[in-house]
Amino acid sequence: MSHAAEDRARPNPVWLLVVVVMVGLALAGPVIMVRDQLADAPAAAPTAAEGAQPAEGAAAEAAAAGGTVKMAGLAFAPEALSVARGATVVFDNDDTAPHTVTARSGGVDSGVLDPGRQFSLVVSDGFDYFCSIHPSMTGKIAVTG
Ligand SMILES: [Cu+2]
Repeated sequence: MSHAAEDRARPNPVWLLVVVVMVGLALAGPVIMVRDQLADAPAAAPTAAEGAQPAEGAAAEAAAAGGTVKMAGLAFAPEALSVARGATVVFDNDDTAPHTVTARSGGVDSGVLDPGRQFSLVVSDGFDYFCSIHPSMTGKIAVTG
């Protein structure tokens, strides 16, 4: 019928929607991402990331304003973290499985973090995130100040 021919002539609305959504996500990224050397993580680092004993000097200042989220036992810990605006958050994969830090609204994606790897980013806005490999792993970064 002529009905089918008409549909063909029109651009597919689904693709238009996909393009609009992708462009929107790209523009709306709430967080500036800084990939510190992803390579420097493996077992060698004697970090004081437990929070109780911050390291000295600049590292201590960064730890005070920012924070560390550990991945262990298929969970982010702490699941919710508040940091100062502009602070650095380190995501540390302490697990035996690879994980990602992927913002629900786009703008942040660590890519696959193998066990022992870290991902750092400077947070300018809060966001909810999950692991794209294990979607039941969820977390939240809130920004104060
Ligand atoms: Cu995971």
